Amino acid sequence: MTWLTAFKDKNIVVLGAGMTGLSCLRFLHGQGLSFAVNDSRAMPFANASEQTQYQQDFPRAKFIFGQWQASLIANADIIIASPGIDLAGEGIAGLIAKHCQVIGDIELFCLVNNSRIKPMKMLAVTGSNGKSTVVSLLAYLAKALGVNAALAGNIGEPILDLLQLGQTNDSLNANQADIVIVELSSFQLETLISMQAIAASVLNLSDDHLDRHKTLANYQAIKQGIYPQAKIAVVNREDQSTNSLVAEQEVMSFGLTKPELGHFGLTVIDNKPMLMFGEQALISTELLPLAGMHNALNYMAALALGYNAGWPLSAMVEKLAGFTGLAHRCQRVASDDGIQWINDSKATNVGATLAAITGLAPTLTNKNKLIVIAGGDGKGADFYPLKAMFNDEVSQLITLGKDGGEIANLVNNAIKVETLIEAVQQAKKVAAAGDMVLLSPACASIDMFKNYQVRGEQFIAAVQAKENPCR
Ligand code: UMA
Ligand code: ADP
Repeated sequence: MTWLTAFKDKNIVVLGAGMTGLSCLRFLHGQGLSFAVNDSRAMPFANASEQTQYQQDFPRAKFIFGQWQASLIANADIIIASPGIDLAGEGIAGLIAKHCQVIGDIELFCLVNNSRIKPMKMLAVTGSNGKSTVVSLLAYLAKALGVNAALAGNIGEPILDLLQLGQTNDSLNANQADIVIVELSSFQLETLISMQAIAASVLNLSDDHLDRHKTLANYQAIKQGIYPQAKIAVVNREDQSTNSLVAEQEVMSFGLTKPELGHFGLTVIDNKPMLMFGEQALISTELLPLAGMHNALNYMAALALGYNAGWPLSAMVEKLAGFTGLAHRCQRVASDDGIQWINDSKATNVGATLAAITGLAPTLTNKNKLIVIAGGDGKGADFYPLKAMFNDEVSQLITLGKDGGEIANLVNNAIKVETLIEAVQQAKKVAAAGDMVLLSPACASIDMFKNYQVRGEQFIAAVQAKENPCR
């Protein structure tokens, strides 16, 4: 039975009308299927006229907004849930019928892709931090090497949009990518079982999204669920929580130590830290634009995944230096005051902030200060792992946001502020030329900003403001 036969004449309900839900809408509509879209927000679209337009463009879709519709959900045969919806926590679980198949958009993509005569190959990346950096680096390498690859998933590209399907399986578009590089969040992994990736990696694991996953053990188990869906597991050998639990799975590791043959690692040669593949020296990390040991790990993870996709190692290494990184990740902000302002707004969890300080603090001389701005929505994380780092490396901590007070309690002299603009103004009072001010919140931005990009942009604007911008 093809996936389409399995979906025909079924009650299909798409939960959520955000990026994911709308990609499901386009895809299901393209397949001639009828379905309902239920969103608990009263107006998930930008405005009423956009909704009217959608209703006209997608007549096979029934829109139900404003609350979860119990009868609709209870009668569903197939639910396609958006990743941001906590099925266990939103009063939905009790409504779903026993026979109902609950999947995510990535699972639907895999069901379709697996049934193709020539499925697109997949490389999959998850982890608490570094996912977007690694998948973007992989996409950059693919392009530089002339590989026909597509980037999708949590990075912000709904994966179903890669499928430009006709009405039957046989009319699949021949122009589609040969390989899909997919970034997977723990939320997306919760509803994914059918991926058949060439290789997959859990890059690292630290507290994140515990408001939803409750325990670190549960979060880890969800992340490790990527490995049974891949031929080769690419693991961080210094972080046991990234290991594969699949018996006899082929494993390739990366780490900051000297590697065994067939694995990636780091060795100091002629006083230079060198990326290695077994005994083969690849490139000195000093020649690579993304600084810090966490980025050395990211480089190795990307090389390991690319290697398993059959991309030539020497060609990948040659192209590595051309990738200059993504915005809002330890990004330098231009300023004319001699202070080093660093925007790490994407540090939405404790692990990312630890990595930023570990990487940046050693670049300062003893007389220069490190000032850190942190705080926001901690998503249930334990901030204690930051305590030693803040006390040893940070001369002034400035906190804000929902969990700013809790973070401030880690040190004796934190300055608590209400807004990011105020935080920057306080930093300007404390910092002198040569000092570094790092925005690395260890928290999500959602309590004060639309997203981490807006938070980062507001930081840059406040840093570059000439006049007192206080409102
Ligand atoms: N909604 C409800 N009720 C709820 C929760 C949500 O109705 O209780 C509705 C909202 O009203 C909204 C829709 O669901 O209309 C939003 O769905 P969503 O939160 O799943 O977001 P999407 O727009 O579909 O974007 C999702 C990912 N978002 C989340 O996982 C929260 C995007 O990752 C991803 O880029 C996109 O799919 C494409 O795959 C963002 C993210 O923040 C960047 N991810 C988290 C992270 O990286 O830490 C996991
Ligand atoms: P993700 O997509 O997993 O959120 P990003 O590449 O967007 O990862 O980076 C998010 C944050 O994590 C940034 O602050 C970045 O500096 C930091 N980071 C990147 N790679 C790592 C890593 N391997 N370990 C820890 N932190 C990292």
